[in-house]
This record gives sequence, structure tokens and C-alpha cells, in this order.
Amino acid sequence: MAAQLPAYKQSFLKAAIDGGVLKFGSFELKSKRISPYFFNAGEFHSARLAGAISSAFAQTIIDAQRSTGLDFDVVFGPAYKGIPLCSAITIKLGEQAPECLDKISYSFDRKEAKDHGEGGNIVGASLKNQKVLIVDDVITAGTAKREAIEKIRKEGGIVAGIVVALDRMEKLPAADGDDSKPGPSAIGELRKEYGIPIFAILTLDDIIAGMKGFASDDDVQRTEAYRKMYKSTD
Ligand code: OMP
Repeated sequence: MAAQLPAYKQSFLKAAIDGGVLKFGSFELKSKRISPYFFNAGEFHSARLAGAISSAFAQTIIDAQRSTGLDFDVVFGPAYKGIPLCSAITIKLGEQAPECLDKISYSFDRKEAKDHGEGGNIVGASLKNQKVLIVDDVITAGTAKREAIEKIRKEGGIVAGIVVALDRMEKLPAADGDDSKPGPSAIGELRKEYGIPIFAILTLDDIIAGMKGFASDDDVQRTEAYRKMYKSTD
């Protein structure tokens, strides 16, 4: 495992690989790119892995609070994969930073609005006039995060930032379909467009650094070739 990664990132990467969350092979992405690796946060369902991912998120968030002044009231998990994340992360934040206990809440959205009972689109804390931190699994082209930002704004919330488990560091798909040209990242564009900070527990660079020594040479080479082809310019 790579010596240069902070201990919590190393143990998160190890948990992801041991738990079959991070897999090597051939996978078609939402963008239709064929990737030699895939990160499936839906596999983080055991007590051990749910603990590992929520601890790593909490640590990343606490570091960001200390180093950048990140400030928020609500941890928001977009449906579906963000839902277990936002509740587990909120519990961890309360444990790791007790000053969060009475300050931070969580909420998530429904895919379809409920038209009876309490009704509405949001479950958990109201977003109105609240500073909202989005937590989610992976960022590739940023489509899912854009949708979450728009939803939060519609509810009257102020997006304070985004934290993801993995930043794939990919350039946005080219409008003309020619993926061989250099291009900007999804994260860079979101930062510019919305003026919000974005943090990740792991990046593709971390994975490549961490996989050397235990993954096969073939997997390392294919992942490096993928990075060369699709890594963004920023
Ligand atoms: P964007 O919305 O384009 O950023 O894509 C992120 C989504 O892609 C995630 O929320 C997943 O649904 C999916 N995904 C993964 O879960 N893991 C990966 O390693 C890659 C993807 C992907 O399709 O790009």
C-alpha cells in the first residue's frame, strides 16, 4: 500500500479493495467510457465497510473544516446511494467532533415526490436557508451532482460544498464525441460554475499509487493507460 497516502486514506483504499467495492476488469460507465476499474459504493453494506466509509468521509470533512473553514448545517445524500451515506456520516461526525452533535442534521431526497402524509421531496432536516453539504459516491462527469445542487436550491438551501468517496479525475466527455482531445474536469467546471469547494477521500492518482505492489501488472498498466487517455487538464 502506498506510503505517501495519509493513514485513513490507506485504510479506506484497503477496505474498498478487500470488500470488493473497488474492482479491476472492464466496466462500462454512465458516460459509455470503458474503464479498467469501477468503484461500487453499493457494496459498502457490511457493518465493517459502512463503518470504514463513514469514518473516512467524516475525517475528510473534519480536515476540510479545519483547513478551509468549510461550514454547513445539513449533510445531504442524493437518492439512492447518498441516502445511507448521509445518515452514517452524520452519526460519525457527532462521534468524532462532539461540537457537531446539536449543530448538524442530515436529509435526503425522494426520487418521486410523495403526495400524501407529510408530502414533499425531502426526508429529514429542512433545507430552507440552511448551508448544505452534499455527500455522494463517485464523481465522473458531475451530472448527478448538478441535479442535487439544483434540487437543494429549489428547496431554499445554500450549497456549501460537495464531498465524494472517489474523484475519477476525468475530463468531461467532448461535445463532438472526440475523447482524444484534452479537456477540463467535472470537478473544475462545477467549482467554477457554482463557486463551491469539492473534496474527495480518494482520487484516481491515489488509487494508482495505492494499487502498485498488490494488483497485477496488467491491471496497473491498464489503469495508467486509462488515466493517460481520460485525465483532465486541470
Ligand atoms: P456522474 O454523475 O457523471 O459524475 O457519474 C457518477 C455516477 O457514475 C455515480 O453516482 C455512479 O452511479 C456511477 N459510477 C460509479 O458508481 N462508479 C464508478 O467507478 C464510475 C461510475 C460512472 O458510471 O462513471
